[in-house]
Amino acid sequence: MPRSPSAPGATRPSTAWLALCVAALLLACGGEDAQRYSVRGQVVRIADAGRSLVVDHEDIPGFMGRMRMTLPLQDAAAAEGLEPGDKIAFEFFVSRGTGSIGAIEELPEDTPLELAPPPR
Ligand SMILES: [Cu+2]
Repeated sequence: MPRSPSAPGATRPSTAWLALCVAALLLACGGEDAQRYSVRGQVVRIADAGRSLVVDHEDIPGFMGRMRMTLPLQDAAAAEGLEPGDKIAFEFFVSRGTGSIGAIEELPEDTPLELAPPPR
């Protein structure tokens, strides 16, 4: 512990380095290396002129339960040819509290899914 305002030099640098490390960790978690989940669900509709998808998705263990949500598409082309009712598997990216959909793969029509009951 510094005893006078003029002698904090010994502690300041390490504090700064600690802050840098924490910042680096935060970047690693929420930046380029966003969390990615593989999720299955069903298309409710395409929204925002093709830029978002409304989906009923299954449970995402450790993250969120089954629900209906609107998610922006990272690439609008990923939803081309999709129609309401289509069953899909998709990459769900979460970065800084915002979700988005990456690649989408259509599932066979008879794929059993565990979805939340539709909202009234
Ligand atoms: Cu959700």
